[in-house]
Amino acid sequence: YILKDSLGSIKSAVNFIKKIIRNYSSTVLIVDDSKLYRTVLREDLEKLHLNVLEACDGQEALDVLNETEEKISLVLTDYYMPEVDGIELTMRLREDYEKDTLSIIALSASEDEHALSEFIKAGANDFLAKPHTFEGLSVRINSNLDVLDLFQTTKDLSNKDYLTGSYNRRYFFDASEAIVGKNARKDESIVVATLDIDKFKNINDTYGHDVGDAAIKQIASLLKQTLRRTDLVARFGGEEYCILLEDISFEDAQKLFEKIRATFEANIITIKDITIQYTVSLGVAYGKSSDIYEMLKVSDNALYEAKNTGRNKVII
Ligand code: GH3
Ligand code: MG
Ligand code: MG
Ligand code: MG
Repeated sequence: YILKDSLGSIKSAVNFIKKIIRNYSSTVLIVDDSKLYRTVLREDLEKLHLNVLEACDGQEALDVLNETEEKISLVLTDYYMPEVDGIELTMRLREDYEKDTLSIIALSASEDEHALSEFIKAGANDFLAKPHTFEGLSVRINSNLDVLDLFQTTKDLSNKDYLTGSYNRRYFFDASEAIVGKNARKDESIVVATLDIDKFKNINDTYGHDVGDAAIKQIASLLKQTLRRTDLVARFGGEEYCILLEDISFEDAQKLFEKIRATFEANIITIKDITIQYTVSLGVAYGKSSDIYEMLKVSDNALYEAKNTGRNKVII
């Protein structure tokens, strides 16, 4: 109620809290040669619950971006700095980071119209006059983070599947291109697997589509348990998933997919008091190839064989 009074409505209170949570996991890099100004900015940004990193000029900023494990969402950069200045930093950053993944806000004296235009031409998203006010900084930071969130939402809408939140077929082909190309150049093998629930129609027919949907949603979370975070997993349609792996020996791939098959077999799911159990079949293609479609065809044929020879098995 206190929030409701001060913010007008429940909806804006919820948005307010969402922003605080978002900011807690967002990192801003301050780039300024003045230690004093960096300290002032840091204090203000920390009031907005952001994580803050600092660099004293453009070169150090580039080093920080290269070296840190943290994902930096926003760079707040000064204009005049020794070595690499703000404009050059902006241009160099844009060689590696698009506007939809890294937001750059330029800081410059308000009367310096030319510098501000140069910043925008170099690829800055926004600018803020120096010396800033807390309010001016706060609205710009939040609106730029909002734009990054919007980009992410749009990307998710086109790359992810609505029912499960898993990557979709489109994303699989987009992302596989780089992986397949890299391994073909290194003359390394890749693995493509197709997984499909056995007799899934029975689940739908016996318990209804809700229960079927719940079973499909479980696929991704069960796969997560055995796969690495970097492995590519996508829902191809219905109750069929495709997996692309690199950096794995034939024997380890065999063991891994057998483990996945066994995980599904042992898994019991309860949805609205209904307990179901199901098995999956997997078709796996292992080899050196620069053609993802060819690999998918091989894994599809292997899946077909698994289905025709009893199901609940891996054919590799
Ligand atoms: P098999 O062992 O040969 O794979 O038998 P199956 O019954 O699983 O056969 P198939 O893979 O052809 O069946 C897919 C079924 O999945 C048919 C379709 O009605 C159902 N299905 C496809 N998409 C969805 C979905 O989003 N939700 C639910 N609940 N069912 C779906
Ligand atoms: Mg300066
Ligand atoms: Mg099936
Ligand atoms: Mg199917």
